[in-house]
Amino acid sequence: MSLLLLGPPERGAVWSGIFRAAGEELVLGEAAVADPAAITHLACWEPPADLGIYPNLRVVLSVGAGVDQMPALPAGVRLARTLAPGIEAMMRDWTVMAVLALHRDLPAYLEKARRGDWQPGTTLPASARRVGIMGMGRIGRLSAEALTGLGFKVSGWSRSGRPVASVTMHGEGELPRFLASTDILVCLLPLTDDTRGIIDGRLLAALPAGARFAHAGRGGHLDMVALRQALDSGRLTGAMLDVTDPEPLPAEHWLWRHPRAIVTPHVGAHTDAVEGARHALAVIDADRRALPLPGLVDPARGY
Ligand code: NDP
Ligand code: OXD
Repeated sequence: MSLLLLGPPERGAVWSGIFRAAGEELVLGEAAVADPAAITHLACWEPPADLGIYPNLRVVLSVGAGVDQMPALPAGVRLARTLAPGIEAMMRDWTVMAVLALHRDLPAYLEKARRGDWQPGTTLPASARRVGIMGMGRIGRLSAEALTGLGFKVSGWSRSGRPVASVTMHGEGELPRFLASTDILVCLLPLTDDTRGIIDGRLLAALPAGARFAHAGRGGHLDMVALRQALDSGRLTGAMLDVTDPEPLPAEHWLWRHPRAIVTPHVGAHTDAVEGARHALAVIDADRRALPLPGLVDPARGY
């Protein structure tokens, strides 16, 4: 088996050492492919347009946690995503940062600070705020645990509504009830056919007046016009976004300068090269032994 890695040379250098030590074959970049028929695994963010030139390709591995950037793959080629403790921990940290910033009115204080306005508002304890997380997967669960530890009341919404310790869980059909009891909404969903555009005007209107919104899923989840209306009207008193549509967000975009919004440029997490290489080796090993692939994506669900 031979894995073709597409990506920056720094990642390639780290993967080379780890693959060499494991006795596995690694090809760095398409220009280095001597025999396309030897390539069985491809690791990349986005694959090349024509995967047909690799007749024995078995698995495409996203080097990130998300797979929405991946096109439909040729029949028989499976899709997996990178599972890495570092990605999950970094995303938990971004989520905690955003929830605390929104809880403690940071957008409003940053706006006042720009004007030199020393005008204190009311400070509430974490226990007074209900955080609702859409997407209770690996990242959602870790974030919920940290937020519960800080004293927030945490509820979650997922397709299955599978129970999570210390969290009030809601299944797919319970979205209205979940939203009505959420003061700070957090989106950690994958982008799929079912979740595209899910955060629209109707959803935002179902939150209690004055709610806050933290978004680290994907820009495609969110109707930006609806967000602007909700922020302008004060229905949302604050928003913090790591993902936008489009990305990069153009310098002249209204969101950068909205007094109730904070934007970070899709930096919630990045994949550590060592962890990424180890995950790729685990995928190859499982494939060789006909075991379930770690991070395998269900093509019907899209995540
Ligand atoms: P998981 O696959 O582990 O979890 C996905 C969660 O979303 C599950 O709880 C799943 O429900 C739920 N879900 C999926 N579809 C629906 C739906 N239609 N209705 C309700 N719930 C749904 O994903 P991760 O936690 O690892 O990652 C989540 C996303 O975070 C990634 O896909 C990516 O978009 C984003 N991300 C962003 C990064 C950034 O830098 N901003 C970095 C890394 C990830 P169930 O439990 O029932 O299956
Ligand atoms: C990812 C991301 O999916 O960086 O890993 O967004």
